Amino acid sequence: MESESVTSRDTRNGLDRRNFLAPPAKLMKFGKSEDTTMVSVDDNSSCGDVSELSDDSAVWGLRDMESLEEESCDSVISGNSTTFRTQPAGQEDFLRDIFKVIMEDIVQKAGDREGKVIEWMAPEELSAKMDLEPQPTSESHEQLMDRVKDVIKYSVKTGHPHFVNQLFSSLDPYGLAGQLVTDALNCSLYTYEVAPVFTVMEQAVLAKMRQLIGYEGGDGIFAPGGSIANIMALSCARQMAFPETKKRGLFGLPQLVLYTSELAHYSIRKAGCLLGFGDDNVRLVKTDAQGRMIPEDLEAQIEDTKQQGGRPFLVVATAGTTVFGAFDPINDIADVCVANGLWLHVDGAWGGGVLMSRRHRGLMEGVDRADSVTWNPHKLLGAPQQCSTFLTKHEGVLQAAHSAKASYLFQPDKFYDVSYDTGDKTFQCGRKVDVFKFWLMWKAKGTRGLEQHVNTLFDNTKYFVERLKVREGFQLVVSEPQLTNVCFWYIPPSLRKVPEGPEFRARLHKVAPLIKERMIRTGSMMITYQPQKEHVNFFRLVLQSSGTTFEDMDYFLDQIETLGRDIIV
Ligand code: ABU
Repeated sequence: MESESVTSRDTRNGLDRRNFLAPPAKLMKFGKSEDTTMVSVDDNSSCGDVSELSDDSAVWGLRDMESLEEESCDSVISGNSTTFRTQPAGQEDFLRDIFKVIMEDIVQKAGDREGKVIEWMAPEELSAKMDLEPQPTSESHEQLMDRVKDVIKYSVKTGHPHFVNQLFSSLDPYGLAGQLVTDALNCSLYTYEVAPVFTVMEQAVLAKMRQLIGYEGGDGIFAPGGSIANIMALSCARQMAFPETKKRGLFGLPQLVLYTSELAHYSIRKAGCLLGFGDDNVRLVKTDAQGRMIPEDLEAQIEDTKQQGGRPFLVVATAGTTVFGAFDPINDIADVCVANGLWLHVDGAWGGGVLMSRRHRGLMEGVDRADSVTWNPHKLLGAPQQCSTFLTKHEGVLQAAHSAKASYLFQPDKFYDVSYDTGDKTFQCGRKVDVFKFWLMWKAKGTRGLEQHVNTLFDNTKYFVERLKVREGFQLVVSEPQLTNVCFWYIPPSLRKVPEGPEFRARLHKVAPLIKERMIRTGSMMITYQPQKEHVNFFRLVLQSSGTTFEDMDYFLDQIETLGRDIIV
């Protein structure tokens, strides 16, 4: 039985289209060809033999299959113009319409300050509205277009100038273009063989980033997010200190301990757990009022570890903490690392972008002394998500720590230089191409353009802080923000006469969540809030869109006041 091939030869475009069905089509065993005539995959022209389905049918839902068996083919395919084939032939119209919607409903609206940042709907209501359950039959072009439009309508417009909620925002046209192209090409960046251009491009971009850090040579790789890049740091540091771990695991080793600040990104603790060091061995170092690691406490904790028989091996400093935007004093921390023989990793996922600016790169002074750095262009530099890098001055350590030499990908006897098969430097297998969007942005703007972008963000931050300082009811949490995070409270008139103390703080803690709720329901802007250290709930503005202006800064303050001035807690 030729159940895996199309028995009626389809030779349009001069192609013999037999044996090309993708697994879902094989499982369904029927569908529609591009010209909407039925193409059977069996010898006869029936719906196909459902009993021949492979075990994978469970994936597609046996109930769906059983109900299909009871239906005629015509009822399954009637009234639609979609196709099961994973080829664009006949579906270009769909793609054209999608690109039009992307342009009209996302790109052009990204600059529309009158539009909503979010069209809020509660989860149950949204689930019902979206009609989410996949069905056995296909839907028409028009139905699918309506679905895409709904997805866009109810998604948060992170490209809107008034979305200042996370450490990513804005919509860079070159970045988006790059992302679209790489998604259309659908490469996997593990071998030169399947991703030749992106392999050499990745090497060139990483080399340039290392140069900005101040490294000579070294290595690096794009990672699917800063957390993964930070895991690589722990893994490389362990590899360097205890190379036998890769084969033997942690058995027989001393108690390995690492250090990071109490305000570091939570991925460091996660990485510590994941790699088997344990949460107790990720020691959190105290920070000062600005949120910077205190090197004296680091030294004290290292000493304490040694006295308890533990073995320090790594310090993770942060360049731009998530909430306060603080830069740890890298040079002082590097001195401690040198004195104790420890790997120094700088998590610059958020703040790394300052390296593009001659005016602000001093915030990361000493970063060239670090053994490794995480730097996410999708944060301060405004590249689309995800665009994260791990960079190290040590050549070969990534390969040594992570390679497993799969014979089906990394054949040593290929005809080209296999050092370009970079995929074995990471613990991933398939790897999305994240370099192209950033490369295209960098080419389009030049380093000087990216520098202007960063400087604009800092100028906007300065303006916002100055306006906030003179505005009644607003108060800074960190008196002099270092990065483009501004942390502040809004104190409504009803609280302004309450004396500072536990009651005031308990009531103030309730203000930001109430304002945030009103903000989301109106869709006027998005800014996040959180408590941190001894401080009760406060707002955190983060700027990484150079499309925002001083007027937007005033708008943020006006909005918060408008939404919060009548609050009584
Ligand atoms: N990777 C940190 C993201 C958290 C935030 O956007 O606030």
